[in-house]
Amino acid sequence: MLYQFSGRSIDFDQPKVMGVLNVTPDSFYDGGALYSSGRLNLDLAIDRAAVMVGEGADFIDVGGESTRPGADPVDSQEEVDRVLPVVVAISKRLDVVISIDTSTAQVMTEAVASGAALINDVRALQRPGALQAAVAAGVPVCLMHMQGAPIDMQCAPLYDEDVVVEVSAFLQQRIDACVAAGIPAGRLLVDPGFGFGKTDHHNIRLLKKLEELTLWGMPLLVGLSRKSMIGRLLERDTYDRLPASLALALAAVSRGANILRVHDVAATVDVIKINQLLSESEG
Ligand code: PT1
Repeated sequence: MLYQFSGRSIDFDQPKVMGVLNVTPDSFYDGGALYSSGRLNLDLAIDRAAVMVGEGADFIDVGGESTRPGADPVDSQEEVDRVLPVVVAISKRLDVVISIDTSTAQVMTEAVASGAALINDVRALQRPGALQAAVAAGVPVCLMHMQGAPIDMQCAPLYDEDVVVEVSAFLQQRIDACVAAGIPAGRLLVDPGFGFGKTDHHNIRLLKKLEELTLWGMPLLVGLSRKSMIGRLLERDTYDRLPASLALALAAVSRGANILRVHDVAATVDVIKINQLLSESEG
């Protein structure tokens, strides 16, 4: 699978790492880390991105809306004001594919005009204007499954039949909508949305059956890094979730994941290298 991100070719023969850059005051792991006295510190944000690129990140995912369970919605202009300066600065200074983590048409349009080369939408282009904005932007799009909305998605996640079947059917329907609107299949990526309206049981089942989501032949992105499932399964605080995050990363790449969206780039690159050595035919 060879994908084009605004002139940069990425071959998904080996798994890639996407470093998380949260420009929100309220993210679940590092919320506010890049803020000082209530304002985003642009230098801190760029330094953080540069560190992740140095550690081997192929993508930097810039997000201005927290989508962790319980997060409040954010106003679109506020979201634009948070992310745009960061996108501009990264595209000027770093050699990396910038991903814009947004569901808002205005943010997609302005971020891509400023250098973002991937739209990562946890709402799979279902918001008004998002599909049209993505078509016009002409960059690849990651379609993610979510049940409900961040504010209450973990209240009572429920799947009638099998979570894997429902997630696949949803992604199929969004792929069809995108292709019908004019986004070529070769510009789409998919993501089951771990932790988005799913119980621990649902998340584990999706991870066990991850290979079923590779059948479209589209790059499969997963975000498991430091999520609350680990906290519940192992009784670990967010800061003590790295070992389990790496175990989940290895499980995901062994089952066909192509992009790992993570907070800990260097450690995840090591996991991928070890997995690569183990899957080589020689020896
Ligand atoms: C993800 C993802 C994302 N996750 C994509 N984009 C988040 N494509 C933001 C918890 O249970 O998996 N894929 N953008 C972060 N969202 C969450 C969800 C954070 C759940 C934390 C939890 O702790």
